[in-house]
Amino acid sequence: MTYVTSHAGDTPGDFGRDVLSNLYYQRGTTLESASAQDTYQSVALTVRNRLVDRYIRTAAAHYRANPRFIYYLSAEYMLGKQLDQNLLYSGTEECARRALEGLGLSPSELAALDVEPGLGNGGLGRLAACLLDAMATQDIPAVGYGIRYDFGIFKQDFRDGGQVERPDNWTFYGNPWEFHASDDQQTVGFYGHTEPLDGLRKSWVPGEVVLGEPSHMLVPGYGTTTVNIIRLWRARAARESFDLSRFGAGQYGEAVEEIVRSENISKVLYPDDSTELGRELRLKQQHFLVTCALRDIVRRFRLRNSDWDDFAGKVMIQLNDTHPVMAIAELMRMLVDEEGLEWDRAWSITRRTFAYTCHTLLPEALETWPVALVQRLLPRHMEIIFLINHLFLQEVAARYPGDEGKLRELSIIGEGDEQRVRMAHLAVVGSSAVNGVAELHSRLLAATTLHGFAELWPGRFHNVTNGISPRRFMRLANPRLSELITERIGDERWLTDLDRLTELEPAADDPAFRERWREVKRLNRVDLAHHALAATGVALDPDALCDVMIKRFHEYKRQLMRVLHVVALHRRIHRGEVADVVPRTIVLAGKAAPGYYAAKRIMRLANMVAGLVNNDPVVSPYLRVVFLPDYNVSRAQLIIPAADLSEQISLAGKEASGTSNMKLALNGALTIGTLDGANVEIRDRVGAAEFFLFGLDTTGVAALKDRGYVPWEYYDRDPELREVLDVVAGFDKEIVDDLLHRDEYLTLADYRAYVDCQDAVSRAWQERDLWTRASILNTARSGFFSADRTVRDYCRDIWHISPLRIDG
Ligand code: 26Q
Repeated sequence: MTYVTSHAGDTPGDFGRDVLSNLYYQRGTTLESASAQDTYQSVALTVRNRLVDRYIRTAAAHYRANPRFIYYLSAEYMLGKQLDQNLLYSGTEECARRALEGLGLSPSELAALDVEPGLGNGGLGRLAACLLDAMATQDIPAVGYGIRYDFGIFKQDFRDGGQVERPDNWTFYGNPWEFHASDDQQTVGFYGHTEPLDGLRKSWVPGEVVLGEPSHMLVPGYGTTTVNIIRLWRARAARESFDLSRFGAGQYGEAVEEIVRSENISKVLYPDDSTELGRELRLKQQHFLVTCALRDIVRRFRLRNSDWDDFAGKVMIQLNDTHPVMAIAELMRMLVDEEGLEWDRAWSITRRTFAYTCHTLLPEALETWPVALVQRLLPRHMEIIFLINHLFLQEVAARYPGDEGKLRELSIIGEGDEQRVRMAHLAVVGSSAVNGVAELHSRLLAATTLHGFAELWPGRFHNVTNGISPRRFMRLANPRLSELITERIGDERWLTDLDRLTELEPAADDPAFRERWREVKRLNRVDLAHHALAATGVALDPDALCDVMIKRFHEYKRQLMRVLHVVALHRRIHRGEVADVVPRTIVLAGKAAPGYYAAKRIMRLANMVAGLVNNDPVVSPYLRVVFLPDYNVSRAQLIIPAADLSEQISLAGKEASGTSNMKLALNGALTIGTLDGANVEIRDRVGAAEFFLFGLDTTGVAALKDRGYVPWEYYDRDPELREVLDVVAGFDKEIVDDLLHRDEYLTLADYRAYVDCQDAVSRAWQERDLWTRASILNTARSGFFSADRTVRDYCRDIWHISPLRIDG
């Protein structure tokens, strides 16, 4: 069988013909009568088709080579828009542009109809997308597994300054980027009971069964033939689950109850990015993902292999945080109960198969589930976890004879008011490698949160500093700067070899280049100003310093401190102290978990302060505050290129890594930040002189807490802070009360250092050439933060895998 497959050498005529053909045969219409949606879907299919050939060749080459695969398990993926990405990666940008022009279609109108799949909350989900991008780009055989939520992360509006959530029905008009495989389903059990077989083997008789139906989206590499996939699972009821007896009895609603209950499992993404009460449906989602993924992985393994002793050599499963960690118990169940392997052999295979990435230090964010819930929902898994724990604690007891405290500290089962399964402990015990996501984070993990484990198995602990996709966050987001860089370096290879940005360093001292750099940043600010005006009605000055804080709202990230500084500037301008004030645009964006009241309060305060500033004719010439609603990947792509200053002001020791810090530095923003997460490494690399450092470090935080932190004292000692808090109290007294009496994240302790540092920023901004020089150097020295480097680190230290080039 031959297919018309290769689109190499495609002309705009070919592209245009395919668009018309898709309009005709896929949408049943013609250019003359097509709706905007018809045209968008047809163009998307045309672009998608240009990646299929590479995908088929990748799959065939993988089959032939039977390589070791990386299976990335994540409950979240923030892929961003697909149209811009796939046009770029398929090398058809130019061809498509001319074809669309010929058909009288507007690329920007089409792009506006492309919907981003928001299947994640924030950093962790976006990291998963960046790593998949980099794995494909590095020719690593990999599959990402996730959940195809019907509703992604909620959309955010503001009403009276407060956040209101709207559902994200992202597939309302259909998703042209995915391939459905409804004939490749898996069954997933819940509830029920277990029955003994021989030895340790048992049989699990589930009380409820649902189907997992896969679809996949293409994950192309940039500048290579590899196209990997991300496989997303959607829950379906069994085909015959319609209850005809009830239907016959006129109980129409009840007749479809089982269908509804089953399909609810993949209905909606949980919008919390830290703690969540042990919700049963959330645990069901996790088990659903894990079971579908593992069955699929085993199916793929069996295509070319038959010996379980080869499994760990061919299969590496990377667990993105604890959300998919039930996979450890599920694989044991499959191997012991279904395949009849001896426990020890199954355990050796399992341990070698898994690796675990931890994304937090906050103890309250470490996932635990009540034993009673797990017992009810997954009875066999609970038994297996108890057995894993029993054997593990024997090992601990042998190592620390008589040390009851050690057993209690390390046990997978936490004993409090109720017994709980500690998922991070299960993850560490059941994995061959554990990593944190920035140097400081990995060090603190081993020293505090997972200290006992690091002492027991030091060789298991690693650091892999996060990274970002330069394709999405430079080339797609910032085409102007990309072009300037390419022109200077001489070719585009920096996009896959980001260390080559160091070749820009000499340009930092070239006045003509600096002028062009400034012009690009300015045009990007003009674009942002257009968007801000349309979205919020706030007019921005494109020449003002663009000061950006974009991230989820969390108390530890200290958006509140950002707001306090804005109020301080407002007061100063009012008092006429404008000598050192430079015009600034404060850009804020981010969502809060719907039930996180403290974060929502801060958000409301930010909006009220924005109103105060923007409507004050004395202040607004110097200062504007714009809170852009509904922050997502597309919005990030718009804001980041315009940024001059990157706010990374979390309390030291709280932010595992951060990734907006990397995106902003890469785009030439200077950082004002604490020594937290990856900020430390950014500062090490771009240079202390090009980084505005302030605040307590982790040692200082610990010392202050030991001494006994009294926030009141800062209020008493600092007249400006007093004035600022008095203004804030006028908006929201509770916020101020909390700051003065508790201030868990030491906002007042760092306040003075922060504001003084901001004054240094203002002075530096006035030295235009020095600022631009520092901006260029930030970009030139950010190559380390490419996700390509992150993937190479994983390959070397954790995955032990090398690239597999697909013949071009
Ligand atoms: C867990 C259980 C129940 C409900 C929700 C959750 C849940 C969901 C999402 C817990 C955590 C998350 C997301 C966490 C996250 O995004 N962490 C961030 O990961 C980034 C990538 O490593 C880091 O850069 C950030 O520092 C870290 O905060």
